[in-house]
Amino acid sequence: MISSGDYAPPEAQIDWLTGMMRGSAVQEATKTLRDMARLFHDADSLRRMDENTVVYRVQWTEPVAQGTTGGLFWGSTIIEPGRVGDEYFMTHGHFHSRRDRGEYYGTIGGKGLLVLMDESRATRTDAMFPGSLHYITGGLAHRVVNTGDEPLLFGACWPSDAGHDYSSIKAKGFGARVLLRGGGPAVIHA
Ligand code: PAN
Ligand code: ZN
Repeated sequence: MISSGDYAPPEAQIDWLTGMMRGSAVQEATKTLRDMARLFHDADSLRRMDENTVVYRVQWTEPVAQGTTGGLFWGSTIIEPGRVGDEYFMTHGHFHSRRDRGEYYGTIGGKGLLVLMDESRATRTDAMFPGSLHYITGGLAHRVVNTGDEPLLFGACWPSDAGHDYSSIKAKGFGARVLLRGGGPAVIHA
């Protein structure tokens, strides 16, 4: 029920210029190269890098419990520019545990590629740039790759009962990698 009490600041706020969130309800996770060990294809280049290098950071708010039907979560992700060998920094990527749950991604700053893969491993990419809005259909695994020289910032909204399934991506990856080729990014299918 909504009561007409005194003004209370929201428990989560977002700076739309930077994507950064703050407030008592905001949770945060940082992913370093150590956390992403087997996701990049060039193990030799990875070994030569500092494993504490930050690849990306996620801030999010869960206003209802995970698993709640009909609720929504919001998150902001910031992927640093960089590469492991010829492979651009990226998120882990995942399917939603409930395969029929979709998601919105919206780019705030930077540029990159949204990699989408279906259960048959058919993989395609969408260009991400400031203002690009991406409806991710349920059943598609999704990963973001920063192909630029600046941090790539995007907001995401997903159902509170979607859940995250990282296992098949950890085991088999996506059907394509985004690699530096001839001075720019190229999508190389497996
Ligand atoms: C996003 C992602 C976020 C980090 O909030 O969780 O960008 O990517 P990984 O979870 O793949 O590491 C989302 O897709 N939520 O469902
Ligand atoms: Zn997701």
